[in-house]
Amino acid sequence: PFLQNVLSNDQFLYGTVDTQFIDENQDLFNLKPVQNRAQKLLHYLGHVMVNGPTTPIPVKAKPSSIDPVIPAVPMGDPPVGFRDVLLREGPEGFAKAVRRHDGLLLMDTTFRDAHQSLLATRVRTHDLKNIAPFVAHNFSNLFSVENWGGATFDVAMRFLCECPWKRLQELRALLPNVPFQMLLRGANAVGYTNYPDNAVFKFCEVARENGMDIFRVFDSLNYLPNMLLGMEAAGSAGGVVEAAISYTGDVSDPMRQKYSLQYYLDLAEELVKAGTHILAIKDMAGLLKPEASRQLIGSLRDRFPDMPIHVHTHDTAGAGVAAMLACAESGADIVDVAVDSMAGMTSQPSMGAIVACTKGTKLSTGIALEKVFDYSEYWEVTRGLYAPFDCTATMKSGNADVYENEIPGGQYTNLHFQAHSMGLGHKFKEVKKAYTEANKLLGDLIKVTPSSKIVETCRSSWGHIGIPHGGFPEPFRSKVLKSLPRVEGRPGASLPAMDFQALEKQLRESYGDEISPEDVMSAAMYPKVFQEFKEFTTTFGPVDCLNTRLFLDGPKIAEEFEVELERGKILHIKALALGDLNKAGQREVFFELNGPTQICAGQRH
Ligand code: 3PY
Ligand code: ZN
Repeated sequence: PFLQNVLSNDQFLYGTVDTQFIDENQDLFNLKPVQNRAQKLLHYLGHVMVNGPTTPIPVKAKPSSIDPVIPAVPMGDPPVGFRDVLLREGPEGFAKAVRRHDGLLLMDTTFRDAHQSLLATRVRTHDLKNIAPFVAHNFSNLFSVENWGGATFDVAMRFLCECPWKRLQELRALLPNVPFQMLLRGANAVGYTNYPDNAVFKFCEVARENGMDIFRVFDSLNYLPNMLLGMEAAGSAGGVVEAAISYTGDVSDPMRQKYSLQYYLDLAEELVKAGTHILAIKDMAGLLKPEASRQLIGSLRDRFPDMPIHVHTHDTAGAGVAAMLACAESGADIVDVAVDSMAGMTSQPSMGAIVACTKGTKLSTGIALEKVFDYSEYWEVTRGLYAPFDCTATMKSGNADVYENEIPGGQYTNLHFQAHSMGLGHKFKEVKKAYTEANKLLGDLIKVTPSSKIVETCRSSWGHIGIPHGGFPEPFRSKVLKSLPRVEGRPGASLPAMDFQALEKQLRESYGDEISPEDVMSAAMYPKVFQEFKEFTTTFGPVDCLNTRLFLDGPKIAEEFEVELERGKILHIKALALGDLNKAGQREVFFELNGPTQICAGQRH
């Protein structure tokens, strides 16, 4: 914009000028947000070069300077996979095919839970897109790729400044043959509290239209009315319904009676009765030991011989592979894994380990181990780009004390980060003890987003998310609430319906006619985050087109790079120089864009 101002200045065009001209024409520095995408991106890069990353960085590490090599894929369509079965036979036929399948099926969590657990959910669409065709061509026999939902929706807009819907659309185009799976927080959809019912329904509808296939529906308190609502929303959108029972306690320990084997069997009965296509056990903290696996999965298999069973765990204690093998041997059809370099600790157990350990047995996955190695290599290098968010900066191992504190994977990592950043790294054991005590005080809750946050912060607003198993602990509840009103029954039932037409109208007034149904949904879920995201992209353009190092750190001086705005539309950019602080308190950053033209973006210091 500075150069544009100069080039349209009459004195510059028609007079003889020296550098004093700049001092006398301060309006040249009147840098209005630029219109076109290329200039907005230069503005962003200049901003990052002068002021540092726009996203908060929890760890001092820089992104690695090694670029990931994208493994080659053959020309042509990828092999057919389970998505073809789903498209052909619908959710019921799909579930039957899964149940009939010989061998163990895997869901790959690398695109969602693995990085939510290890890298603070920061993996960008750019890096997912790069490897998606490789997955399509070499992992066509996966049950699903989990690539959406949970914390990814919020984090995509809030910290990565990218649209979560665009991620889904782009991945769908690159990975057409493997079903996509998302984590839906029941009546909380992809948020942290109950939404009005029509918002949950609409959300599932739009997700389905954008290519989502399987909806893992859970409720953070296993509160059945909330689960049923989420299941109905996913089912009426035409999705595969995977009702997930959140697992806590230890069914193999006779001393832990609150969440007994019978408790899980009774809940499963309700979910099967309600018509779930698949039944999942969601072990969000990694508490399911091999013996408990045998008891729980063995009993579920006996009770529901036709129902596909899917098990999710985290490897926090280090027993994840053993537990998943025990689940598979006891009758589970599908278990969750992450590729080796994104597995272990608070993430899922290793894909390579499960593939190798079942090879040649009746549980064989049919996945080629060499392809797992290639896939893992891509992620090992890519993970280096996210060093500023990597939990291994502070966390060196998992810990079997999770069997006592029961902290879910992602939250364990976050708490560890927080303790370290507050200088309390050496007191993490006490932090975990306090969490354990808060859980007891609250009546021994199921702990998963958002109830896990309630235990962490010991807030008392949990009437708004449902009713815990066994009811609210008394006299604790009465002492906290005193005369405040109690929320009875399903919280969403008493929330007024969301007016989507009014919301769309309001968004169009603010942002123009480009507003899509997907934008309306983003604004419905996260109004403030969406507004900030729109403001950011209006100023800085489509930053999702930048590679991750450029996005986080900007280019080095003299670095030349390409940015693909869309297929075939490529910008060639060179970072030329970073100027001194000028009178207006700004630094100029000089770039070359598509050839010799020099564009400079003035930046506030
Ligand atoms: C989420 O809700 O994001 C989770 O991953 C819960 O385990
Ligand atoms: Zn998980």
